[in-house]
Amino acid sequence: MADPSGTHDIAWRLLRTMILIRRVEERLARLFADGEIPGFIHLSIGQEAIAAGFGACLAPADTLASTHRGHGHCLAKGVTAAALIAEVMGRDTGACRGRGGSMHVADLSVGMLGANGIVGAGVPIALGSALAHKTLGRDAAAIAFFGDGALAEGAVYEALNLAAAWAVPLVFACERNGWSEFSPADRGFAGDLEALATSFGIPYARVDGDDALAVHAAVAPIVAAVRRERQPRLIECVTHRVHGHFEGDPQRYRPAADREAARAADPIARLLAKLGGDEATRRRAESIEAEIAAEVDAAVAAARAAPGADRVAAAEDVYG
Ligand SMILES: Cc1ncc(C[n+]2csc(CCOP(=O)(O)OP(=O)(O)O)c2C)c(N)n1
Ligand SMILES: [Mg+2]
Repeated sequence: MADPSGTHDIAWRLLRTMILIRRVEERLARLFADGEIPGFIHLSIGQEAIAAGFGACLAPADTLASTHRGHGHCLAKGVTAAALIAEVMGRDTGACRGRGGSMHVADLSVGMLGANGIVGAGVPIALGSALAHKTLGRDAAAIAFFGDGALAEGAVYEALNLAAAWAVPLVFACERNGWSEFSPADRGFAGDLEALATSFGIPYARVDGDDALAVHAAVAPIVAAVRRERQPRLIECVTHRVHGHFEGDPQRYRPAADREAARAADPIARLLAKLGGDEATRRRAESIEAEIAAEVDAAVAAARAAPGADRVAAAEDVYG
């Protein structure tokens, strides 16, 4: 198929990343239910288009700070499924030698600054990284992911202010899934995100966060402008959380229609539909599925065989 704009190639790349995130998280859900994962996990099933769309716009030198719902961001930024799964399972072979777990996965070798268990707390970390990019003259952007629940956190407002005052290359990326734990997120946010951003002189955009091609198309020029101009921008990605707040959350607070809308908005099904239903597309998608299934199986087997986090080494890399 003639594809002078390369959209077809990008679509397949986005699809692959989304399927990788989905299959890794589905496996994590099973491992968690079977008691093979310590602590809590929060899945981003339904929100994969955002991670995939951003990931395809980022270079290794760009940096990204994530949230408690960070598996997709990690994989899209280049953390391997093996390093992520081993970390979530608390193994010595994990990205942080099993000492961080799901909510603290970081891998500086690929610019992944870390997931974060504290709502809004990744934002000032990304701000610091953006300041480092600017100070050291790097041609790079920092990305700060945060949920709509983080709009109730002061750290986000401080970072908006300083990013604008210091003119740093930072993309504020709000994942608006409508929920903050067990409450509608707008119960904790009385403002208007566009008005908030523009009051700091930060250009604002909004995108359908369940449409991977739309996310990619919106984010690519934003990241390029942020790197070039060394100025912050904010993008609001409207999306749906399919699972509960955490695995095991029975979601009794959630209307059935909202759960159904989240399932129906599936970004993977949407992109597959756009790619068309012909035989060649089906075969190519199946071969991606097979490749990813083998990758995830191997990652789980390796994690199971690996030693647990080393208690003796627990204080290594800690300073104070
Ligand atoms: C500072 C802080 N306050 C409260 C919590 C408890 N908490 C964990 S996740 C969450 C809601 C987060 O909602 P949002 O930012 O929209 O992210 P989502 O879970 O929707 O991805 C809250 C209140 C926390 N971890 N940190
Ligand atoms: Mg939310």
